[in-house]
Amino acid sequence: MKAPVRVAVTGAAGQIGYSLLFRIAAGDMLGPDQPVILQLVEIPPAMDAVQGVVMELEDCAFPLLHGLHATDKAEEGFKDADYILLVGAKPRGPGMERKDLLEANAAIFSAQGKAINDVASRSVRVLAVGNPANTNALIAQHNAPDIDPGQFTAMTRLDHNRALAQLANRTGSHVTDIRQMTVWGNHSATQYPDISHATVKGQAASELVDRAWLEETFIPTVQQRGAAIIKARGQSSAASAASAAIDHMRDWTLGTPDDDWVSMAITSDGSYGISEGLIYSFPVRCRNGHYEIVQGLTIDDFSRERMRATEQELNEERDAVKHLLP
Ligand code: NAX
Repeated sequence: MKAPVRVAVTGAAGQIGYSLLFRIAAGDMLGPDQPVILQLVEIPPAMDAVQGVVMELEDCAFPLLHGLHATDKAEEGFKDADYILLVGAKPRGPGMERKDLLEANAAIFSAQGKAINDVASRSVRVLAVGNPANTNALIAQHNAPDIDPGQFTAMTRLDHNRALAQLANRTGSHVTDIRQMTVWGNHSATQYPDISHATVKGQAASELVDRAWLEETFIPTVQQRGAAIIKARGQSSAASAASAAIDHMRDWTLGTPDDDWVSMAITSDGSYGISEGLIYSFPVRCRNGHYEIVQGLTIDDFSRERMRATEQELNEERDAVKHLLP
């Protein structure tokens, strides 16, 4: 059995937290031989609720759970953390403009970035789930100058998994038959789920579906899936978001299969002409705990236009919080 690692989760008393923490403690994220110490971070009004989650985690008697602590102080919760899942965020309130939302979250994620810089493990892996996820990751990253910027990522894995499910349904196949799906850009309605390079049982996906379905059904369905779930459930997606967070961290840490890749929002290095420094979703392969952008993919005009549109939105988000970036 390995030595325990520390996993910090913010928003631990929220919906996603309630699905996520139990799976981390069960070993779904880091494997059945990796004990974990969970460090839960909440805000003061949610500390009673988080104690309930702590009691339930204890009551599961998970063999891999080697420690458990809840706090309303990020500096305490992130101490020596090897993995940090930034789930807690301020939701959009009535009458709130997009800019207000960006600013409210910028305040949270800049403070958390500073805390990560001050107390987390130097090799910490950070995943921003709380929205606007890409820009929140960017803000945390800019506030943590002593941590490698590449250690800050945002979650588009839920979008990736949604795209797999839609394509599998349409082609009468199983998600495990599909390889090389890509989601480009922002975790928002401008994201571009791209099947250009995907295969289903080894056959090009683009040959199995018609263009009209792709443009009029597939892309909008994946882009709008979050809204469809809110409409149906009365609450935003939580278990699927938690599952995607588990997938993101697991693949980053333990690797992707040789014949496949996953989508992760990471710092752009200028690949595919995307503005350097943006946290943008790319196809990546992971090995030995590191990710690499898949290079050399052919991008047609249709894809290029959509990749640019979502890049444009991320540039606008970055501009809106520029005054808050150190
Ligand atoms: P909830 O409102 O159920 O829970 C959020 C929790 O975060 C609350 O318990 C709150 O007290 C806590 N919190 C707020 N500010 C905090 C802070 N500064 N420090 C620590 N905790 C804090 O939301 P939930 O449904 O769990 O969603 C969490 C976030 O994930 C939201 O921002 C949501 O928009 C985002 N999502 C992101 C997705 C993605 O794919 N990237 C998909 C699912 C989800 O919509």
